[in-house]
Amino acid sequence: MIELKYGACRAEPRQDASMQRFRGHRVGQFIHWGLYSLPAGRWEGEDVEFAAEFLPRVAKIPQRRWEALANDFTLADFDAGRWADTAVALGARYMTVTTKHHDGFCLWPSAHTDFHMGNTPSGRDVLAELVEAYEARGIDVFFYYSVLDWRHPDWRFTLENDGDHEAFARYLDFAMKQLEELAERYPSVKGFWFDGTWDESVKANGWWTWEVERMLKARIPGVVVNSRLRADDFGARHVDSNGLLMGDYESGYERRLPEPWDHSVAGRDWEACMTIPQASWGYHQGQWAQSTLKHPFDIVDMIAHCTSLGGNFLLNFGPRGDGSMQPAEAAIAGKVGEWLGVNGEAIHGCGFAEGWDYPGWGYFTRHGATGDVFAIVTRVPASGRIRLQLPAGHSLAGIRLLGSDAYPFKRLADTVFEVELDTSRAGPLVFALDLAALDGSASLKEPNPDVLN
Ligand code: H76
Repeated sequence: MIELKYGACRAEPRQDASMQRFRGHRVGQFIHWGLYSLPAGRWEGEDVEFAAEFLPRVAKIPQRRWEALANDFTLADFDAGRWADTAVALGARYMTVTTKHHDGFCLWPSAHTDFHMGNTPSGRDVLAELVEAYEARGIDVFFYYSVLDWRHPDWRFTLENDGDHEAFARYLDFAMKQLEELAERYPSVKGFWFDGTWDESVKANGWWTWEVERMLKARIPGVVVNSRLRADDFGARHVDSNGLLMGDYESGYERRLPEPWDHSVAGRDWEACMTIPQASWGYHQGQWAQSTLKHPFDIVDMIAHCTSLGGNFLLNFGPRGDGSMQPAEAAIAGKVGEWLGVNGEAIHGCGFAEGWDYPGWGYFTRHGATGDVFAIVTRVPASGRIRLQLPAGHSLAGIRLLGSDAYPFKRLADTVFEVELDTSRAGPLVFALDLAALDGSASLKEPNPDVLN
Protein backbone atom coordinates (compact mmCIF):
# COMPACT_ATOMS: atom_id res chain seq x y z
CA MET A 1 0.00 0.00 0.00
CA ILE A 2 1.26 3.43 -0.94
CA GLU A 3 0.80 6.08 1.73
CA LEU A 4 -1.87 8.47 0.42
CA LYS A 5 -3.29 11.59 2.00
CA TYR A 6 -5.96 12.13 -0.62
CA GLY A 7 -6.86 8.65 -1.77
CA ALA A 8 -10.00 6.60 -1.23
CA CYS A 9 -11.95 7.17 1.98
CA ARG A 10 -12.75 3.47 2.34
CA ALA A 11 -11.96 0.08 0.82
CA GLU A 12 -15.45 -1.41 0.60
CA PRO A 13 -18.77 -0.13 -0.83
CA ARG A 14 -20.84 2.05 1.51
CA GLN A 15 -23.69 0.22 3.22
CA ASP A 16 -25.46 3.09 4.97
CA ALA A 17 -29.14 3.83 4.29
CA SER A 18 -28.50 6.75 1.89
CA MET A 19 -26.19 4.65 -0.25
CA GLN A 20 -28.56 1.69 -0.27
CA ARG A 21 -31.33 4.01 -1.32
CA PHE A 22 -29.25 5.36 -4.21
CA ARG A 23 -28.24 1.84 -5.23
CA GLY A 24 -31.85 0.70 -5.27
CA HIS A 25 -32.98 3.50 -7.60
CA ARG A 26 -31.39 1.97 -10.70
CA VAL A 27 -33.08 4.47 -13.04
CA GLY A 28 -32.41 8.20 -13.01
CA GLN A 29 -33.16 11.20 -15.17
CA PHE A 30 -30.21 13.35 -16.20
CA ILE A 31 -31.00 16.91 -17.29
CA HIS A 32 -28.71 19.13 -19.37
CA TRP A 33 -30.15 22.62 -19.54
CA GLY A 34 -28.40 25.93 -19.87
CA LEU A 35 -27.73 28.75 -22.34
CA TYR A 36 -26.76 26.16 -24.95
CA SER A 37 -30.39 25.00 -24.97
CA LEU A 38 -31.34 28.23 -26.76
CA PRO A 39 -29.23 27.98 -29.95
CA ALA A 40 -29.64 24.19 -29.66
CA GLY A 41 -26.72 23.29 -31.88
CA ARG A 42 -27.35 25.91 -34.58
CA TRP A 43 -25.36 29.14 -34.97
CA GLU A 44 -25.94 31.77 -37.67
CA GLY A 45 -28.18 29.39 -39.56
CA GLU A 46 -25.67 26.52 -39.62
CA ASP A 47 -26.06 23.26 -37.78
CA VAL A 48 -22.93 22.47 -35.81
CA GLU A 49 -22.72 18.70 -35.74
CA PHE A 50 -21.31 18.31 -32.27
CA ALA A 51 -22.78 18.05 -28.77
CA ALA A 52 -24.93 21.17 -28.35
CA GLU A 53 -23.42 22.09 -24.98
CA PHE A 54 -20.03 22.44 -26.70
CA LEU A 55 -21.34 24.97 -29.24
CA PRO A 56 -19.47 28.03 -27.88
CA ARG A 57 -16.14 26.18 -28.20
CA VAL A 58 -16.75 24.37 -31.44
CA ALA A 59 -18.23 27.40 -33.24
CA LYS A 60 -15.74 29.73 -31.53
CA ILE A 61 -18.46 32.09 -30.38
CA PRO A 62 -17.23 35.36 -28.87
CA GLN A 63 -17.80 35.44 -25.12
CA ARG A 64 -20.00 38.56 -25.24
CA ARG A 65 -22.35 36.99 -27.75
CA TRP A 66 -22.62 33.82 -25.70
CA GLU A 67 -23.40 35.77 -22.55
CA ALA A 68 -26.02 37.80 -24.41
CA LEU A 69 -28.06 34.59 -24.74
CA ALA A 70 -28.98 35.13 -21.09
CA ASN A 71 -31.33 37.93 -22.23
CA ASP A 72 -33.32 35.38 -24.24
CA PHE A 73 -33.51 32.84 -21.43
CA THR A 74 -37.03 34.00 -20.54
CA LEU A 75 -38.50 30.68 -19.34
CA ALA A 76 -41.51 31.23 -21.59
CA ASP A 77 -42.54 27.62 -21.16
CA PHE A 78 -40.75 26.36 -18.07
CA ASP A 79 -42.64 24.48 -15.40
CA ALA A 80 -40.55 22.37 -13.01
CA GLY A 81 -43.61 20.26 -12.24
CA ARG A 82 -43.93 19.22 -15.88
CA TRP A 83 -40.31 18.10 -15.95
CA ALA A 84 -40.83 16.15 -12.76
CA ASP A 85 -43.88 14.54 -14.34
CA THR A 86 -41.69 13.20 -17.16
CA ALA A 87 -39.39 11.66 -14.55
CA VAL A 88 -42.37 10.01 -12.91
CA ALA A 89 -43.56 8.78 -16.31
CA LEU A 90 -40.08 7.41 -17.01
CA GLY A 91 -40.05 5.49 -13.75
CA ALA A 92 -36.97 7.41 -12.58
CA ARG A 93 -36.23 7.44 -8.89
CA TYR A 94 -33.68 10.26 -9.02
CA MET A 95 -32.79 13.24 -11.15
CA THR A 96 -29.39 14.86 -11.75
CA VAL A 97 -29.42 18.41 -13.11
CA THR A 98 -26.64 20.60 -14.52
CA THR A 99 -26.28 23.39 -11.96
CA LYS A 100 -23.28 24.69 -13.91
CA HIS A 101 -21.91 23.28 -17.16
CA HIS A 102 -18.57 24.00 -18.87
CA ASP A 103 -19.66 27.48 -20.06
CA GLY A 104 -19.92 28.58 -16.43
CA PHE A 105 -23.59 29.61 -16.49
CA CYS A 106 -25.33 28.77 -13.21
CA LEU A 107 -28.95 27.72 -12.81
CA TRP A 108 -29.01 29.15 -9.29
CA PRO A 109 -28.45 32.76 -8.20
CA SER A 110 -24.84 32.33 -7.08
CA ALA A 111 -23.29 35.05 -4.94
CA HIS A 112 -19.90 34.25 -6.50
CA THR A 113 -20.57 35.18 -10.12
CA ASP A 114 -22.97 37.36 -12.14
CA PHE A 115 -23.38 34.69 -14.77
CA HIS A 116 -26.52 33.01 -13.49
CA MET A 117 -30.24 32.53 -13.91
CA GLY A 118 -31.03 35.26 -11.41
CA ASN A 119 -29.70 37.76 -13.97
CA THR A 120 -31.99 36.60 -16.78
CA PRO A 121 -35.34 38.31 -17.46
CA SER A 122 -37.37 36.09 -15.12
CA GLY A 123 -34.80 36.21 -12.31
CA ARG A 124 -36.19 32.92 -11.03
CA ASP A 125 -34.25 30.35 -9.02
CA VAL A 126 -35.08 27.43 -11.25
CA LEU A 127 -32.90 25.11 -9.19
CA ALA A 128 -35.09 25.70 -6.14
CA GLU A 129 -38.18 25.12 -8.26
CA LEU A 130 -36.76 21.84 -9.57
CA VAL A 131 -35.74 20.57 -6.13
CA GLU A 132 -39.20 21.31 -4.83
CA ALA A 133 -41.12 19.80 -7.74
CA TYR A 134 -39.10 16.58 -7.91
CA GLU A 135 -39.00 16.00 -4.18
CA ALA A 136 -42.75 16.60 -3.98
CA ARG A 137 -43.05 13.58 -6.27
CA GLY A 138 -40.67 11.48 -4.21
CA ILE A 139 -37.76 11.79 -6.64
CA ASP A 140 -34.29 12.40 -5.19
CA VAL A 141 -32.34 15.32 -6.64
CA PHE A 142 -28.62 15.30 -7.44
CA PHE A 143 -26.50 18.19 -8.67
CA TYR A 144 -24.19 18.02 -11.66
CA TYR A 145 -21.35 20.54 -11.31
CA SER A 146 -18.65 21.14 -13.89
CA VAL A 147 -15.30 21.95 -12.34
CA LEU A 148 -14.09 22.91 -15.82
CA ASP A 149 -15.17 26.50 -16.47
CA TRP A 150 -14.47 28.11 -19.87
CA ARG A 151 -15.49 31.57 -18.69
CA HIS A 152 -13.77 32.06 -15.35
CA PRO A 153 -10.57 34.13 -15.80
CA ASP A 154 -8.71 31.96 -13.29
CA TRP A 155 -9.52 28.63 -14.87
CA ARG A 156 -6.43 26.86 -16.26
CA PHE A 157 -6.11 23.65 -18.25
CA THR A 158 -2.45 23.31 -17.29
CA LEU A 159 -0.27 24.99 -14.72
CA GLU A 160 2.86 26.25 -16.48
CA ASN A 161 4.14 28.95 -14.15
CA ASP A 162 3.61 30.71 -10.81
CA GLY A 163 0.90 32.90 -12.30
CA ASP A 164 -1.07 29.83 -13.37
CA HIS A 165 -0.71 28.29 -9.92
CA GLU A 166 -1.95 31.44 -8.24
CA ALA A 167 -4.83 31.87 -10.64
CA PHE A 168 -5.90 28.26 -10.34
CA ALA A 169 -5.73 28.41 -6.55
CA ARG A 170 -8.19 31.30 -6.76
CA TYR A 171 -10.35 29.27 -9.12
CA LEU A 172 -10.47 26.29 -6.77
CA ASP A 173 -11.42 28.63 -3.97
CA PHE A 174 -14.25 30.03 -6.11
CA ALA A 175 -15.53 26.55 -6.99
CA MET A 176 -15.35 25.46 -3.35
CA LYS A 177 -17.41 28.50 -2.36
CA GLN A 178 -20.00 27.68 -5.00
CA LEU A 179 -20.24 24.12 -3.73
CA GLU A 180 -20.59 25.31 -0.15
CA GLU A 181 -23.30 27.64 -1.40
CA LEU A 182 -25.16 24.80 -3.14
CA ALA A 183 -24.94 22.64 -0.02
CA GLU A 184 -26.23 25.47 2.12
CA ARG A 185 -29.04 26.66 -0.15
CA TYR A 186 -30.32 23.19 -1.11
CA PRO A 187 -29.58 20.94 1.87
CA SER A 188 -31.98 18.23 0.71
CA VAL A 189 -29.75 17.43 -2.29
CA LYS A 190 -28.87 13.73 -2.23
CA GLY A 191 -25.60 13.81 -4.13
CA PHE A 192 -23.19 15.53 -6.48
CA TRP A 193 -22.10 14.52 -9.97
CA PHE A 194 -18.82 16.19 -10.84
CA ASP A 195 -17.59 16.65 -14.38
CA GLY A 196 -14.75 18.44 -16.15
CA THR A 197 -12.08 17.15 -13.78
CA TRP A 198 -9.78 15.54 -16.33
CA ASP A 199 -7.38 18.41 -16.94
CA GLU A 200 -3.78 18.49 -15.65
CA SER A 201 -4.66 21.45 -13.44
CA VAL A 202 -7.20 19.44 -11.46
CA LYS A 203 -5.06 16.30 -11.40
CA ALA A 204 -2.26 18.34 -9.81
CA ASN A 205 -4.68 19.32 -7.01
CA GLY A 206 -6.00 16.01 -5.78
CA TRP A 207 -6.12 17.50 -2.27
CA TRP A 208 -8.90 19.82 -3.43
CA THR A 209 -11.08 16.97 -4.72
CA TRP A 210 -10.57 15.16 -1.41
CA GLU A 211 -11.49 18.34 0.45
CA VAL A 212 -14.65 18.80 -1.63
CA GLU A 213 -15.77 15.26 -0.81
CA ARG A 214 -15.02 15.84 2.87
CA MET A 215 -16.78 19.22 2.96
CA LEU A 216 -19.94 17.95 1.27
CA LYS A 217 -20.12 14.91 3.55
CA ALA A 218 -19.65 17.08 6.63
CA ARG A 219 -22.47 19.37 5.57
CA ILE A 220 -24.96 16.91 4.10
CA PRO A 221 -25.27 13.62 5.98
CA GLY A 222 -25.51 10.70 3.56
CA VAL A 223 -24.58 12.71 0.46
CA VAL A 224 -23.37 10.57 -2.44
CA VAL A 225 -20.43 11.73 -4.60
CA ASN A 226 -19.29 10.33 -7.95
CA SER A 227 -15.77 9.08 -8.59
CA ARG A 228 -15.20 11.56 -11.41
CA LEU A 229 -14.63 14.30 -8.86
CA ARG A 230 -11.54 12.66 -7.52
CA ALA A 231 -7.83 12.62 -8.02
CA ASP A 232 -5.31 11.40 -5.45
CA ASP A 233 -1.88 12.69 -4.36
CA PHE A 234 -0.35 11.45 -7.62
CA GLY A 235 -3.13 12.55 -9.96
CA ALA A 236 -4.69 9.07 -10.29
CA ARG A 237 -8.37 9.56 -11.08
CA HIS A 238 -11.53 7.63 -10.09
CA VAL A 239 -9.41 4.85 -8.60
CA ASP A 240 -6.50 5.81 -6.35
CA SER A 241 -2.89 4.68 -6.63
CA ASN A 242 -3.73 1.67 -4.43
CA GLY A 243 -6.56 0.55 -6.72
CA LEU A 244 -9.35 1.71 -4.41
CA LEU A 245 -12.38 3.56 -5.71
CA MET A 246 -12.55 7.23 -4.71
CA GLY A 247 -15.92 8.82 -4.13
CA ASP A 248 -18.92 6.55 -3.62
CA TYR A 249 -19.56 5.10 -7.05
CA GLU A 250 -17.74 4.70 -10.34
CA SER A 251 -19.01 7.21 -12.90
CA GLY A 252 -16.77 6.55 -15.90
CA TYR A 253 -19.36 4.82 -18.08
CA GLU A 254 -20.45 7.65 -20.33
CA ARG A 255 -22.38 6.74 -23.49
CA ARG A 256 -21.07 3.19 -23.12
CA LEU A 257 -21.78 0.23 -20.87
CA PRO A 258 -19.52 -2.50 -19.53
CA GLU A 259 -19.55 -5.80 -21.40
CA PRO A 260 -22.59 -7.70 -20.07
CA TRP A 261 -20.47 -10.73 -19.14
CA ASP A 262 -17.92 -8.62 -17.25
CA HIS A 263 -19.07 -9.59 -13.78
CA SER A 264 -16.03 -7.90 -12.25
CA VAL A 265 -17.80 -4.53 -12.33
CA ALA A 266 -20.51 -5.84 -10.01
CA GLY A 267 -18.21 -5.60 -6.99
CA ARG A 268 -18.49 -1.81 -7.00
CA ASP A 269 -21.27 0.71 -7.11
CA TRP A 270 -21.40 2.39 -10.49
CA GLU A 271 -23.62 4.37 -12.80
CA ALA A 272 -23.72 4.75 -16.56
CA CYS A 273 -25.05 7.91 -18.16
CA MET A 274 -26.55 7.91 -21.63
CA THR A 275 -27.85 10.33 -24.23
CA ILE A 276 -31.11 9.77 -26.11
CA PRO A 277 -29.63 11.03 -29.41
CA GLN A 278 -26.32 9.57 -30.48
CA ALA A 279 -24.08 12.27 -29.10
CA SER A 280 -25.61 15.42 -27.62
CA TRP A 281 -26.48 16.13 -24.00
CA GLY A 282 -27.92 19.58 -24.50
CA TYR A 283 -30.92 19.96 -26.83
CA HIS A 284 -29.74 19.81 -30.46
CA GLN A 285 -32.41 20.73 -32.98
CA GLY A 286 -30.56 19.49 -36.08
CA GLN A 287 -31.33 16.32 -38.03
CA TRP A 288 -27.85 15.24 -37.06
CA ALA A 289 -29.16 14.63 -33.55
CA GLN A 290 -32.90 14.23 -34.11
CA SER A 291 -32.47 11.36 -36.57
CA THR A 292 -30.56 9.31 -34.01
CA LEU A 293 -32.97 9.08 -31.07
CA LYS A 294 -32.81 5.71 -29.38
CA HIS A 295 -35.76 3.34 -29.42
CA PRO A 296 -37.42 3.03 -25.99
CA PHE A 297 -36.86 -0.73 -25.93
CA ASP A 298 -33.14 -0.25 -26.59
CA ILE A 299 -33.14 2.02 -23.56
CA VAL A 300 -34.96 -0.70 -21.61
CA ASP A 301 -32.21 -3.10 -22.70
CA MET A 302 -29.58 -0.75 -21.28
CA ILE A 303 -31.47 -0.38 -18.00
CA ALA A 304 -31.65 -4.17 -17.62
CA HIS A 305 -28.00 -4.46 -18.66
CA CYS A 306 -26.88 -2.02 -15.95
CA THR A 307 -29.09 -3.55 -13.27
CA SER A 308 -27.75 -7.03 -14.04
CA LEU A 309 -24.25 -5.77 -13.21
CA GLY A 310 -25.24 -3.79 -10.13
CA GLY A 311 -25.18 -0.37 -11.78
CA ASN A 312 -27.56 2.56 -12.13
CA PHE A 313 -28.66 4.01 -15.45
CA LEU A 314 -28.94 7.78 -15.84
CA LEU A 315 -30.86 8.71 -18.98
CA ASN A 316 -30.30 12.23 -20.23
CA PHE A 317 -32.92 14.73 -21.34
CA GLY A 318 -32.22 18.04 -23.07
CA PRO A 319 -35.10 20.44 -22.48
CA ARG A 320 -35.50 23.29 -24.98
CA GLY A 321 -34.47 26.90 -24.48
CA ASP A 322 -38.02 27.98 -23.65
CA GLY A 323 -38.04 25.48 -20.79
CA SER A 324 -40.27 22.86 -22.41
CA MET A 325 -39.30 19.23 -22.69
CA GLN A 326 -38.72 17.94 -26.22
CA PRO A 327 -41.95 16.10 -27.07
CA ALA A 328 -40.00 13.21 -28.62
CA GLU A 329 -38.00 12.73 -25.43
CA ALA A 330 -41.09 12.97 -23.25
CA ALA A 331 -42.73 10.30 -25.43
CA ILE A 332 -39.69 8.04 -25.06
CA ALA A 333 -39.81 8.52 -21.28
CA GLY A 334 -43.45 7.42 -21.36
CA LYS A 335 -42.67 4.25 -23.32
CA VAL A 336 -39.78 3.23 -21.11
CA GLY A 337 -41.91 3.98 -18.06
CA GLU A 338 -44.76 1.87 -19.38
CA TRP A 339 -42.39 -1.08 -19.52
CA LEU A 340 -41.05 -0.31 -16.05
CA GLY A 341 -44.60 -0.03 -14.77
CA VAL A 342 -45.11 -3.69 -15.61
CA ASN A 343 -41.56 -4.96 -15.08
CA GLY A 344 -40.02 -2.59 -12.54
CA GLU A 345 -39.86 -5.29 -9.88
CA ALA A 346 -36.99 -6.81 -11.90
CA ILE A 347 -35.12 -3.46 -11.86
CA HIS A 348 -35.71 -1.25 -8.82
CA GLY A 349 -33.96 -2.66 -5.78
CA CYS A 350 -32.38 -5.36 -7.94
CA GLY A 351 -28.81 -6.06 -8.93
CA PHE A 352 -26.27 -8.66 -9.92
CA ALA A 353 -27.44 -12.27 -9.59
CA GLU A 354 -24.40 -14.04 -8.13
CA GLY A 355 -23.78 -17.44 -9.69
CA TRP A 356 -25.92 -16.86 -12.78
CA ASP A 357 -23.98 -16.81 -16.03
CA TYR A 358 -24.63 -14.21 -18.69
CA PRO A 359 -27.28 -15.87 -20.87
CA GLY A 360 -26.82 -14.12 -24.22
CA TRP A 361 -30.55 -13.59 -24.77
CA GLY A 362 -30.70 -10.91 -22.11
CA TYR A 363 -29.95 -10.61 -18.43
CA PHE A 364 -30.54 -12.09 -15.02
CA THR A 365 -31.21 -9.71 -12.14
CA ARG A 366 -31.84 -10.49 -8.52
CA HIS A 367 -33.66 -8.66 -5.72
CA GLY A 368 -31.07 -8.56 -2.95
CA ALA A 369 -28.73 -11.49 -2.38
CA THR A 370 -31.46 -14.07 -1.83
CA GLY A 371 -34.64 -12.57 -3.32
CA ASP A 372 -36.38 -13.28 -6.59
CA VAL A 373 -34.31 -13.93 -9.71
CA PHE A 374 -35.62 -12.42 -12.93
CA ALA A 375 -34.87 -13.33 -16.54
CA ILE A 376 -35.15 -10.27 -18.80
CA VAL A 377 -35.31 -11.25 -22.46
CA THR A 378 -34.01 -8.43 -24.65
CA ARG A 379 -32.73 -10.48 -27.62
CA VAL A 380 -35.17 -13.13 -28.75
CA PRO A 381 -33.23 -16.09 -30.24
CA ALA A 382 -34.06 -17.17 -33.78
CA SER A 383 -35.74 -20.27 -32.34
CA GLY A 384 -38.11 -18.13 -30.28
CA ARG A 385 -36.92 -20.09 -27.24
CA ILE A 386 -34.57 -19.39 -24.39
CA ARG A 387 -32.62 -21.77 -22.23
CA LEU A 388 -32.51 -21.13 -18.51
CA GLN A 389 -29.26 -22.52 -17.16
CA LEU A 390 -29.55 -22.56 -13.38
CA PRO A 391 -26.60 -22.51 -10.99
CA ALA A 392 -25.74 -25.89 -9.51
CA GLY A 393 -28.04 -27.07 -6.77
CA HIS A 394 -31.07 -25.18 -8.04
CA SER A 395 -34.24 -26.36 -9.69
CA LEU A 396 -37.20 -24.51 -11.13
CA ALA A 397 -40.61 -24.83 -9.47
CA GLY A 398 -42.31 -22.37 -11.78
CA ILE A 399 -41.99 -19.19 -13.75
CA ARG A 400 -44.24 -16.16 -13.93
CA LEU A 401 -44.43 -13.67 -16.79
CA LEU A 402 -44.50 -10.19 -15.28
CA GLY A 403 -47.71 -8.42 -16.13
CA SER A 404 -49.34 -11.80 -16.61
CA ASP A 405 -49.40 -15.12 -14.85
CA ALA A 406 -47.74 -18.50 -14.46
CA TYR A 407 -46.02 -19.43 -17.73
CA PRO A 408 -45.24 -22.85 -19.22
CA PHE A 409 -41.70 -24.19 -19.40
CA LYS A 410 -39.95 -27.44 -20.14
CA ARG A 411 -37.29 -29.30 -18.17
CA LEU A 412 -34.35 -30.42 -20.30
CA ALA A 413 -32.09 -31.52 -17.46
CA ASP A 414 -31.74 -31.04 -13.70
CA THR A 415 -30.62 -27.44 -14.04
CA VAL A 416 -31.58 -26.66 -17.66
CA PHE A 417 -35.02 -25.45 -18.68
CA GLU A 418 -36.52 -24.13 -21.87
CA VAL A 419 -39.14 -21.44 -22.38
CA GLU A 420 -40.96 -20.79 -25.62
CA LEU A 421 -41.47 -17.06 -25.84
CA ASP A 422 -44.72 -15.30 -26.56
CA THR A 423 -43.37 -13.02 -29.27
CA SER A 424 -46.69 -11.26 -29.74
CA ARG A 425 -46.03 -9.05 -26.73
CA ALA A 426 -44.30 -5.74 -27.28
CA GLY A 427 -41.08 -5.09 -25.44
CA PRO A 428 -38.71 -7.31 -23.51
CA LEU A 429 -40.44 -10.09 -21.57
CA VAL A 430 -39.51 -10.64 -17.95
CA PHE A 431 -39.93 -13.89 -16.07
CA ALA A 432 -39.76 -14.19 -12.30
CA LEU A 433 -38.23 -17.54 -11.44
CA ASP A 434 -39.61 -19.61 -8.61
CA LEU A 435 -36.51 -21.48 -7.51
CA ALA A 436 -36.31 -24.68 -5.53
CA ALA A 437 -33.40 -26.64 -4.14
CA LEU A 438 -32.32 -29.50 -6.37
CA ASP A 439 -32.88 -32.69 -4.39
CA GLY A 440 -30.29 -35.37 -3.88
CA SER A 441 -27.50 -35.14 -6.39
CA ALA A 442 -26.72 -31.44 -5.94
CA SER A 443 -23.85 -31.48 -8.39
CA LEU A 444 -20.76 -29.34 -8.40
CA LYS A 445 -20.59 -27.37 -11.58
CA GLU A 446 -17.79 -28.71 -13.75
CA PRO A 447 -15.33 -26.27 -15.18
CA ASN A 448 -15.72 -25.75 -18.90
CA PRO A 449 -12.41 -26.94 -20.45
CA ASP A 450 -12.89 -24.54 -23.39
CA VAL A 451 -12.57 -21.50 -21.18
CA LEU A 452 -9.62 -22.68 -19.11
CA ASN A 453 -6.65 -20.82 -20.48
C1 H76 B 1 -17.36 15.77 -22.25
C2 H76 B 1 -18.38 15.95 -21.56
C3 H76 B 1 -19.53 16.20 -20.77
N1 H76 B 1 -19.86 15.07 -19.90
C4 H76 B 1 -21.22 14.69 -20.15
C5 H76 B 1 -21.91 14.07 -18.97
C6 H76 B 1 -21.82 15.95 -20.66
O1 H76 B 1 -22.03 16.89 -19.64
C7 H76 B 1 -20.76 16.37 -21.61
O2 H76 B 1 -20.93 17.70 -22.04
